[in-house]
Amino acid sequence: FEGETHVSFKSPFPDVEIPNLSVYDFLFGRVDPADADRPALVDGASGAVTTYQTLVGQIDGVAGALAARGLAVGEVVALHSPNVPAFAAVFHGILRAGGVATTINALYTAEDIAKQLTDSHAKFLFTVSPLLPQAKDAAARVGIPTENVIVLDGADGHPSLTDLLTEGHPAPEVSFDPATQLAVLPYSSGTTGRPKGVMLTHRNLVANVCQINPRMGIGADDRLLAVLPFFHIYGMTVLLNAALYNRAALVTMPKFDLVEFLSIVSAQRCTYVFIAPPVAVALAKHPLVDDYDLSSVHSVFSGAAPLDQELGRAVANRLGCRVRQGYGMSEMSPVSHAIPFDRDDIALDSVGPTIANMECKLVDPATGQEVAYPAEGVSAPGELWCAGPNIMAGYLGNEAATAETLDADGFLHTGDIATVDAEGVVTIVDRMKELIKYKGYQVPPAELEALLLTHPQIADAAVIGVLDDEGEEVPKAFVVAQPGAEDLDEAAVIAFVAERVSPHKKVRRVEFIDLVPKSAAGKILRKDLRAGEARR
Ligand code: AYL
Repeated sequence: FEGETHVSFKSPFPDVEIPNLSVYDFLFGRVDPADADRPALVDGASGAVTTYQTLVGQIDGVAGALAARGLAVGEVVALHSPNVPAFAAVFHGILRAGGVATTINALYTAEDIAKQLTDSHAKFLFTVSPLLPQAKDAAARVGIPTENVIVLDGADGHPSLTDLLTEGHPAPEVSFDPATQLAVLPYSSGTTGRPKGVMLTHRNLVANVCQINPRMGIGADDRLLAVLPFFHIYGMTVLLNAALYNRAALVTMPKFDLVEFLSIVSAQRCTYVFIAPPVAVALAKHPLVDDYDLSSVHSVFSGAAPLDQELGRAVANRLGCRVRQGYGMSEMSPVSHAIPFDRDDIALDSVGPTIANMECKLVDPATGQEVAYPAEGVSAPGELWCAGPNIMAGYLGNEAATAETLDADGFLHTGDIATVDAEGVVTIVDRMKELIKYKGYQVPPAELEALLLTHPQIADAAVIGVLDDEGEEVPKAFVVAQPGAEDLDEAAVIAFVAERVSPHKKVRRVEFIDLVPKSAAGKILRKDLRAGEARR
C-alpha cells in the first residue's frame, strides 16, 4: 500500500537542548544581577511590583516554611487561587521544596475541590480569602487541618503568606531526579471520563519552555497580560514559566472583565496579550475597544480552543498587531503546536508546525491506519498522536486511562482530528473525544451525565458540546424523562445543574429525547447526537 512509509512527521525545527534541571534551577538558578530589579510580577489593578530578586526570596521562604511544616519530596500541595502576584511565589516555592503542585480551578465548588484534594492526596491547601468558604468546606471534608490551609491574603485562624515568609526558614536542600520527579498535577478529563491527575515531571515543564521559547519571541522588555489562569496548564507554562524564564514581566488579572482588561493593557503598556478565543470576539467587535490606547501591544496569542481565521485577522487589523495560535493539551505540558511569532505567512486557523523535539502522526480512527504525509497539498484527516519530552508520565493512580491514552511507542493519542500540509503545518479540524470546552475551560460530559442521572425525574442523559449563535462551544444535555415526569422542562434541567456545578460547567441547552443512542457495549454514541445537531 501507498503511505505505509514516512507517515509520521517530525518537527521542522532543529532539536533544542533540554537541561537536566529542576524547574527552580532552570528558571532561577542563575538570576543575572542585572535582572534582579526587573519586574517579575505586576498586580494589574494596583500596579504593585514584585521584582525578580523579591520573587526568588519569596520562593525560598515558601519552600522553607513548607519544609519546616514537614513537607517531604514528592508530597502534594494544592494551590487554589486566581491570578495574583503571590501565585508565582507559592507555586515555585512548592516545587523548590520538592513538593508537587496540584492547581485547582478557582471556579470550583467545594465538592470539586474536595475530589481533587482526595485524589491527589494533598497535604496542604493554599487559597485566597474570597475563595475560603468553599476551600474550608473542602478541607474539612477531606481532613486537612486548619493550620494546613494557608490563606495568601490572611484570614482568622489560618496562616497567611506573610506569616510563612516572616518565619524566615531557609529553602531546604532537596535532591531529586528532574527526569522522573513529579512537579505538577493539573487535572484533565483527557479523552474520556472524569478529571484525572496529569503527572508532569520537572523535565516535562522545563522541556516545554525550551521547545516553545525560540518560537514565541518573548523578550525581557515584554509585559505579558496574565488573565489566563495560572492554575490551568496554558497559563502555567506559557505565562508563568516562559515569561519568568525570559525575565519578562507578568501583569496579573484575577478574572476577565472587558473594561478592566482594556484599562490594564493600556495603563500597564502590555506588549504581549494571551487569550482564549472568546476574548478575541470582544477585541474584534466590541465598541469599547476604540476608547483605549492599545498601541503597546505587538502580539496576541490565542490557544485552548479553535480560533476562527476571520476573527483572528480582525483582531490583528484592529489592534495593528500579530495574532498567533497555539494548540496543546494538559497531557503535553501543554504545547505541541504553535504558529511562530516570526511567520506571517501561516494561516491563522492552523495551529502551526510541530514544536521542536516532537514527532506526530495522524491515524484514521475508523481503520487504525496511519494517514500518508502529503507530498503536496493537505493530508487526509486523522487523530493526532504526539510524542516528545513534554508528554506526561501518565494519569495518577489510573493505569487503565494511561494505557488508553499513551501507547507503548510513547505517542499520546490526543482525541483531536487534524490534517497536516506538505510544510508540516497542522490544522485541527474536529474533536473525537467527549471533552467539551466552554470558554477554553474543560467541561467533562461524564460528570454532567452522572449528575443528571441523580435527578429523580431523569431516566437517562447524554451531554455533548454544540455551537451557540456566536460559534462558541456550549454544553447541551439530551435528556430522557422518567415516565410521568410532567413538570420536567428545559428550565428545570438547566436550574438543577446550575445549582450544583461551577459556572463554566452549566448545561446551556436541553433537548428531550426518547432514547440515548448507545453501542452494544453501552457506550453513548456521541457521534450520532452530533450528527443530529449538524443536520439542523
Ligand atoms: P486542555 N484549536 C482547537 N482545539 C484546541 C486548541 C486549538 N488551538 N487548543 C486546545 N484545544 C482543545 O488540556 C483540544 O481539543 O489544554 C485539546 O485536546 O485544557 C484540548 O483543548 C486540551 O485542553 C498553547 C496554549 C495549548 C494553550 C494550549 C491549550 C492547553 C489546553 C497551546 O499555546
